[in-house]
Amino acid sequence: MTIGSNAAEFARAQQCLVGGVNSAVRAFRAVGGTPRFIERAQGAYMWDVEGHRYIDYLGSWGPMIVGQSHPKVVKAVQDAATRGLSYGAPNVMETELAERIKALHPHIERVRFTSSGTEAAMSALRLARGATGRTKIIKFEGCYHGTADSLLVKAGSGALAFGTPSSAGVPADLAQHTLVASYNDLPSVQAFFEQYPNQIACVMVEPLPGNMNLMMPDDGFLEGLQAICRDDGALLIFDEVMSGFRVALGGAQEVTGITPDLSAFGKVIGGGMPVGAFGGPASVMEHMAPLGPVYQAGTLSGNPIAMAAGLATLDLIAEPGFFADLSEKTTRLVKGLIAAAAKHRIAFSARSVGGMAGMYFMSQAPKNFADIQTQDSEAFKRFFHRMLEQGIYFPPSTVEAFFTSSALSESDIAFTLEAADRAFAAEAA
Ligand code: HOZ
Repeated sequence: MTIGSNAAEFARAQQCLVGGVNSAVRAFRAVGGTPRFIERAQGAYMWDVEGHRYIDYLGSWGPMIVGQSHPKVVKAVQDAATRGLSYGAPNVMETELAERIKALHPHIERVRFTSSGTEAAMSALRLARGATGRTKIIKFEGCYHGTADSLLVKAGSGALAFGTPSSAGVPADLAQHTLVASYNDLPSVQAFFEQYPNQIACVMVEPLPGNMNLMMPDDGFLEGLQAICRDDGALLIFDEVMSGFRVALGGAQEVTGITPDLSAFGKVIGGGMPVGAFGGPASVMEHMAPLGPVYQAGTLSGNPIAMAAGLATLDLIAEPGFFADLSEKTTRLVKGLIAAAAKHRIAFSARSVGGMAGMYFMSQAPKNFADIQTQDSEAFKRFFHRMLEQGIYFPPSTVEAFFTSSALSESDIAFTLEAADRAFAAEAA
């Protein structure tokens, strides 16, 4: 069904929305061309306003792990909606979702819900500063923790894709407290602790980064961060907004075996609705209002519709074999992409963890921000468009991970790999 044109809708949107979008990377500036205006999505597919169908490897940038409009999630949302859209008062579903998060993360005794991953990371950071009485923080070049001022320094994701990893509008007075280390480089972290002993509130890290494309921690890296933080009295914060409930039921913590002090979540725990959360031991979390002096609040925090979507999604991903199936499927897809590229002698690598994957137009998978900068971005752009034209929607950026869902079928994977074979053949020609 054709109900419009992407180009016409984009022109119209640019007259009322900044750049025609509500999140910079959606404008396709990193890859060129016209953004697709999505009319509907179901299972493993999205359809644009021109009626084109796409296999969805964007997954709304991570949340849609059970596919779009899963009947059990939709039913939970519909049921919740009949009981009210927002209360601004406690509801039992908040407690139930917090109990699930606690059960899957042994270090978490208390949870606070927010409406986005940005808010979760921002609030965890304020809590770390409030609880330790320290000001400085360490983050990693290319890691992205949403759009809070202190964290938008040498950030990844859209900020990096547009060459503005440090945003205008962030006061230098504030940014000076954000120390930027290199991912997988413990000495770069140690050096800051030597320079600023007992002054660093926290180290915030994406344990499995997905915002400078998917990176993997070297053996001992996260363990080293944990030891350095413990020695100095700083808090280790895992930003699992992307990796949480996505790489495994227990997230990166389950995959790596390293326990942080605080964790921030988003995406999958909202099942497609706006939810963020952060949690940790009661001794730290209870520095927050109403029990302590660190203020944090939100009108839509713990929203009943969002909690219902999150609970239904967590029910589905906790089913036996869910992650084994998803991992196996994703591994097969990634191996197929590598084989297709090799057949046409394209410099390409790829990898995955659970339902999260990365592809890189370089022969060795990168280990940090500096590495990923060396990939052939132009080759990625051509591949992205060749795939899009064949009905495959990958994230429109060289620095974003891509996502699979349980709705993805064998024939979807085969279709993707045949399209990739043609795209790599065209690249080689
Ligand atoms: N920057 C987020 C992904 N890494 C979300 C982008 C979006 O929703 O447009």
